[in-house]
Amino acid sequence: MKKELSFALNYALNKGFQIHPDAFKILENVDVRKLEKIIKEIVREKTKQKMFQINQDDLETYLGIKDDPSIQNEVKVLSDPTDNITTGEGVKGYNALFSSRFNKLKRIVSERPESRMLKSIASVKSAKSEDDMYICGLVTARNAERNITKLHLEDPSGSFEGIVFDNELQKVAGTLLSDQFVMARVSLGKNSGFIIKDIILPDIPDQATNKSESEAYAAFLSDLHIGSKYFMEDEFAEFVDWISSPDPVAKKIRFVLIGGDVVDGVGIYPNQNKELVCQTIEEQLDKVEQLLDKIPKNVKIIIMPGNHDPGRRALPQPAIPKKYNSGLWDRENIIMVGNPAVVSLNGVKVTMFHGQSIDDIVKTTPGLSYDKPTNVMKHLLRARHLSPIYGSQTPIAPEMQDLMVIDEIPDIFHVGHVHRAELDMYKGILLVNSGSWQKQTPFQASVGMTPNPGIAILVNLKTFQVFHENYNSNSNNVLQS
Ligand code: D5M
Ligand code: FE
Ligand code: ZN
Repeated sequence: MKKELSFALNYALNKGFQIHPDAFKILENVDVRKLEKIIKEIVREKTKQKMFQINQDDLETYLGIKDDPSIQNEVKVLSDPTDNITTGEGVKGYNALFSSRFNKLKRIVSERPESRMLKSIASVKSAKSEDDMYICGLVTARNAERNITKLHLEDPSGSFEGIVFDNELQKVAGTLLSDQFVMARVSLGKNSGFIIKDIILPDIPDQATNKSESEAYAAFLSDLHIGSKYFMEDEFAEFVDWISSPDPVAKKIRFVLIGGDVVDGVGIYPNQNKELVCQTIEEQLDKVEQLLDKIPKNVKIIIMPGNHDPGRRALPQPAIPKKYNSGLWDRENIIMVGNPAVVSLNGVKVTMFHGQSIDDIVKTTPGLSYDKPTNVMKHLLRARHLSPIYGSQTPIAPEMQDLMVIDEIPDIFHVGHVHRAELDMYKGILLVNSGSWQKQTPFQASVGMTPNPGIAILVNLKTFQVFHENYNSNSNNVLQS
């Protein structure tokens, strides 16, 4: 026993006090430098009351870590693709998806003043006017040629080709993603080609942030990869234990959000079985259940799938199917949602998306990289779409409705996938990339990806103050912000 602890115990015993074993457990976890002061004050207080036992309640009251029933844990699922998936067939489905994307985003930009001047591509092409005109459409191609950039846009009335001459605007054009929605100010040039004079993205308007009335905390996690031999089981178990510890922040946690890649899956990449400790989905999910069961039941756990989890691979993904693990579905405090999902936590809106599209975006966009995922997240918010590029590495289902459009403006945008924990802000939205709980894999080492695993990000939903708990013993492994 530490000498400070035995001093505290002897002090209380000598004054005729008994210490309950639960109270002793709390004392064991208190900062030793504070022990003497704590015990003396409690002894003084209880002597006045003529009560000579020190119990858990006394310590929790003194330390301000009493479970506070006024801290709410209300979850509302505002949007979830699980029951809204209606996939079209072939070309028809593809057309429906793109027409839904165009219409939803046109409605979003209709709030902007310029949109009153919007014309269809067909009418602009037949107008032959040299005045400025506004069009909108999906980007079908962009090509940088010598010192100009050509852009192709498409709306339901037809397709448009225009040239960007201005250097600054060419930089903007260079960051546009294929199939992304944009608005453009255009005019007819001298030699009857169109000039693009401005590019306007749907973006996020200034808005007030929703806050929780009580000081509930949410923990943001993703990419646990349970079942992989690189899953940091000890560190994760330590974090889970911490949630039920007397730590004042831990005591206020009411939500745990898991943003996909909960398990490592089976058959996700070649020879994966050699890197698994659990060879079946069922075994992997059993382990998830066991670990999450240690979280106190007043904490609501929201589980969203990623590209390693069972169910369909194409976006949007339904929730992890119940047939693989009914235990998770049956728990009162667990909420299974699809990817992407929007949830409200005591009124704070969180958009959760695993982040598969980041792979395609970093490949085609100058200035964006895997080590700064929140910059890619800003790009998605400006485009008001979670996965614009169609037909690249990220599989997208030809849904009748484009469920990847960012309709709702969140207060917090939670993404994972790239295994780099990072925080940022964009137009009042807190951006959280929740990193991972999987050590660097041989594949990641071979492509030079350095994850910063083992970090839990915690947000006070009343003040938006951010904390983190780092369980990684490597001192270079830090949260990025
Ligand atoms: O993805 C973890 C990270 O590794 C994510 O940033 C993508 C990257 N990754 C994974 N597989 C590939 C391939 N095949 N090519 C390029 N980059 C890849 P996770 O979803 O956890 O496997
Ligand atoms: Fe992952
Ligand atoms: Zn992933």
